[in-house]
Amino acid sequence: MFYDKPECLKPIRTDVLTLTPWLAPIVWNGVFNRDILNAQFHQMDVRVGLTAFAIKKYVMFLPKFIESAEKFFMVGHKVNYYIFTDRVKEVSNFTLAEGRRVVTLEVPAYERWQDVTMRRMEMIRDYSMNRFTNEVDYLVCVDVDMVFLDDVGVEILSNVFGTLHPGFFGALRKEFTYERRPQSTAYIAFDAGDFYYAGGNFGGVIEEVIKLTNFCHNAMLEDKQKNVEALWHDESYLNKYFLFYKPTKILSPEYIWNNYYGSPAAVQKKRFLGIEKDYNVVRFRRAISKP
Ligand code: UD2
Repeated sequence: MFYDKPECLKPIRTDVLTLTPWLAPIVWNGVFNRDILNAQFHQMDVRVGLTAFAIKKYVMFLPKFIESAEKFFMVGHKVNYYIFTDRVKEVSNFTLAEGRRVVTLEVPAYERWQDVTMRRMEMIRDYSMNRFTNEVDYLVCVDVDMVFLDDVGVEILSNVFGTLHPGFFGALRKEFTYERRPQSTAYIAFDAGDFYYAGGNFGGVIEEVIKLTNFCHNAMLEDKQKNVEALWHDESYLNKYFLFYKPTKILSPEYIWNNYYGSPAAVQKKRFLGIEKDYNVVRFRRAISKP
């Protein structure tokens, strides 16, 4: 394979941070060569699982989600789409490329949307231990009300990865919407924290995903006993986890963009985009909008 030699004295991106203080790469457009990475991951014949929950009305997001993933997600690699749903009959048949399949997993629907989103941690943990560990090497856990608009490939894979939330990558520590009440297990002090990670895109090798989801689920249960619910639910517990167990790779907000945040120059690609949704329609009740 022929490609340009990397130049030590010519960084490709100088407008954004590309390495954390604990030496984890931050994946921005331009900093990687997909061909080199693909060759490496093909050598290991990598198998990737993509988990998405389509509970109650969120099943409506599935067709666009999967059709766009077929165009842009891990193209040329083996992929299992793990679709967790309470509406198995409403999961349509999809035309998939070779080596890719949809696995529909029937799960209960919690009444409150907060429980639906939080309980994902428990279900991902349990299925990882009992099933995914035998079927895939990496797991990518995402929201379903999203569409792939550009390539999302093996550049995202690492031991354990998180994604910078599109609303906070330029924000001060004190502006992060971490859980600030000390009585919650998700509590983070104002003088702590590295980044604000989004709840809608994280993953890693199965063993690491089990550790992460187990931590978040147990933290949530502990809070529940005290009648506390973290401000941003699973996202708050995820941020607490990453404070202590730092991700080995971080995805830039290209990997979880939302047009609500406009089009800043640093974000050259909107690879994975949130679909604008009417919360009254999908959840039946109005949610507080995020700052
Ligand atoms: C943010 C996070 C989300 C989670 C949530 C916690 C992003 C892009 N999203 O999303 O990951 O941390 O905050 O408050 O970072 N779902 C269903 N049925 C339901 C409700 C939810 O299937 O009735 C699933 C679905 O996969 C959805 C996900 O849960 O994508 C998250 O729920 P949301 O998208 O309504 O939450 P949102 O937009 O506040």
